[in-house]
Amino acid sequence: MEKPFTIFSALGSGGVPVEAAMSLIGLPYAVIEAPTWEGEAQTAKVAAINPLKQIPALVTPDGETITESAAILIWLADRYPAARLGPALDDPARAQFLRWMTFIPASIYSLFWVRDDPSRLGGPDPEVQARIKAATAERILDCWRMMESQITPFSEKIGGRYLLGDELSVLDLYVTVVSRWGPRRVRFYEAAPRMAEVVKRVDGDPRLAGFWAERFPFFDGWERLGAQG
Ligand SMILES: N[C@@H](CCC(=O)N[C@@H](CS)C(=O)NCC(=O)O)C(=O)O
Repeated sequence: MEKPFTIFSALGSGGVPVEAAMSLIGLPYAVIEAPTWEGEAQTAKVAAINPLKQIPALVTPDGETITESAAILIWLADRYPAARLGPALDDPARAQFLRWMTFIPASIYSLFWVRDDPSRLGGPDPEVQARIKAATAERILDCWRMMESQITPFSEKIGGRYLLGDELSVLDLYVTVVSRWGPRRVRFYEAAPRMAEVVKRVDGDPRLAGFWAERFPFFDGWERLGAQG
């Protein structure tokens, strides 16, 4: 039997697009649930694997550790080309694939380090914390607006079903999950109406229906929850 991967992840986290990619590829994997934002008992689970105490962290069957969600997703797409989850090295879409796969963690995901706990930079003052929450929400929306206006293969090809054309890639999985976080989907839909069509398509992908239900469940009002923050 194929040896399994181990993924340190958590419900609704940045590990979810990685899990989605592995399930589409058909890889065997075990999840170690470590919602790092819940405190020391959880961060302790991942500390030995990732001293930054963040998820996702992937351990391959050979025992190699890979951290950084984008690196893991790009590696999976490259390593398992038969699953067609990313453009190959010589594909004309490759440069834009790398551009946006890097933009998401550099410009958006990294803001959650302070957004999830504004006291990390803002100290204990609730007013300062509220300002950080509001300012990071605006910055995230600006980044989505910029991406919506610049993602060329997609904007040239309005009929394209996915962000890089007609095939679902790990970029689609990544944007679908990150756009579910604060400031939440309703505001993402306003900021990026064409990307909104893509993420709704990925939300509704029948191949992922069971997966979403288990790892990032939809519930009444989920698109709006906390949208002001
Ligand atoms: N650059 C990392 C960021 C990972 C990250 O921020 N993960 C969150 C969960 S979604 C986390 O573990 N946060 C806990 C912390 O930063 O202390 C990546 O892209 O994988």
